[in-house]
Amino acid sequence: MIYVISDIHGCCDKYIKMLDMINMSDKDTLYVLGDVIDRGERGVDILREMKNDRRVVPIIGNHESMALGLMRALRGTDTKDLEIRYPKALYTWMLNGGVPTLRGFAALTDEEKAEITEYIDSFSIYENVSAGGRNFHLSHTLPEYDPERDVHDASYLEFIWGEPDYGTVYDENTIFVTGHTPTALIDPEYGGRIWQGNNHIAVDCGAAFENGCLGCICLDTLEEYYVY
Ligand SMILES: [Mn+2]
Repeated sequence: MIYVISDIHGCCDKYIKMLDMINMSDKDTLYVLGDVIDRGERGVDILREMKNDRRVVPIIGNHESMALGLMRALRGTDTKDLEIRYPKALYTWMLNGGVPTLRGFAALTDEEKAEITEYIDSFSIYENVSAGGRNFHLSHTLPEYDPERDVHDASYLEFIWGEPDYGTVYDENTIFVTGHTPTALIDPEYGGRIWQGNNHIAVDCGAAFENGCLGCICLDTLEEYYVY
């Protein structure tokens, strides 16, 4: 079975409960569509859990993308030094819920910091999978990104921060599974539930927000799971 979750945003307890609920075997795979960190308190703990679980395939979100350079810069130095050297990037990260992630990361040993940054660096940009007779494209936000392009160019930033057009069928034969946009923003009636339509599945149920939860979908059965 193939399962998908997204935008855990530091909610480690919900992540652990979800793993319990879906009860994966060693042959199952869990795709995590980015934004593991920030907003909630324990993003770094979730990264460590994921890293030690061979069933998990991580895909990068804008929050990991935003944090990665600063995490690398923080090896062998302290947060005060980051403030001096990268004030703009640090401000942007902090403004987007990075405070608990920075605190958790700064508390790690240099060896642990290296392990976490290397792990994030290994995240996929997107994945294509088949399950239950259907084809799926999995990414944090937009489809059809060219991985050969420079990750610092504008098209990459647009890809990682953008939002798909949920009103448009991109491909008759492929379902585009994405996170990033809480489903309440796609349709207020879907707040806290997975949204499906027009060959899209949106799985960000707003885990870190009030009235939100962590949603998970099994791509073989399209069964949905929720942790509140
Ligand atoms: Mn996002």
